[in-house]
Amino acid sequence: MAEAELDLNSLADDDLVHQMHDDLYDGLAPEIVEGTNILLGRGWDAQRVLNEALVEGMRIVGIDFRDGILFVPEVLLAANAMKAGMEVLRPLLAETGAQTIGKVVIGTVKGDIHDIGKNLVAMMLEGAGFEVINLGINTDAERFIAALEEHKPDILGMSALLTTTMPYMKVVIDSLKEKGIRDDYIVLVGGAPLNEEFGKAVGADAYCRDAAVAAETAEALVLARRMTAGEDP
Ligand code: B1M
Repeated sequence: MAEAELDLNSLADDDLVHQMHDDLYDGLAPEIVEGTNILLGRGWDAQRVLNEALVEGMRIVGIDFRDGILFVPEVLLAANAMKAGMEVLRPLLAETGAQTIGKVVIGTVKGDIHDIGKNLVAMMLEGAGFEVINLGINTDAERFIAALEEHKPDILGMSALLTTTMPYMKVVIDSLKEKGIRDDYIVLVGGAPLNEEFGKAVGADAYCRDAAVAAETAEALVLARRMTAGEDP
């Protein structure tokens, strides 16, 4: 006999969030979209839904991926479910009454195809009033530099989720130095395996622990740079 369908609406908030962790684990995108909408409808703000239901669910997926319980195909489904939830939150996270305060070119570095965190950073930057040019995944130095030349942003943002790809950030920054354009941009780096020390070692202006910190740091550094240049902030 077919299992009776679970009515997500009938669950209390805590149970719904746990169910969403299970649904994310099982890669059930429609259920994640439904759960996200229900929590928003109950007055949860987008940031809380993101952190407690989606990011926490992905953290659990990450543990079982690391331990060899989940494999790439299952994690891809989970990632798609996460992205479906993020799409519901996108307009809320990117909602801003503020005028554009600057421009950011952002991408995941060469060899790396993780993009969930980077896309979240892009959304939060939009929410903070930045115009964001998102180069996607597997971005090499040439593509970063071409985008900098084309869009003339205030900030270059780079993301890496693998210990094997994070050193590529230094390759990009060294390429900027070789071209004599390093100081034309604020360079921000982020991603789970990075830390403050790594950010300094590769020559970035700042390491950003998460998307909220990225948005705050971007805003603070752009304003500081404009003050130094004697422009109106
Ligand atoms: Co991958 N993967 N993965 N994976 N994957 C990790 C990263 C891993 C930690 C899993 C594990 O072992 N526990 C591990 C890396 C180990 C290491 O290097 N130390 C790993 C591995 C090994 C791999 C493969 C090599 C597996 C394989 O093929 N055998 C492979 C590599 C592929 C490649 O890139 N070449 C691989 C593949 C994949 C999938 C394709 C299946 C999928 C990615 C799908 C996608 O992104 N579209 C995937 C996923 C989903 C993960 C985990 C489970 C989740 C990552 C994620 O989305 N987290 C991850 C385990 C984990 O991190 N717990 C894992 C949620 C996201 C919101 O957080 O990305 O950290 P995060 O972003 C945060 C901050 O880091 C920060 O802000 C974000 C939001 O707050 N941030 C920035 C991120 N970028 C920033 C940029 C900034 C600022 C802040 O710029 C200014």
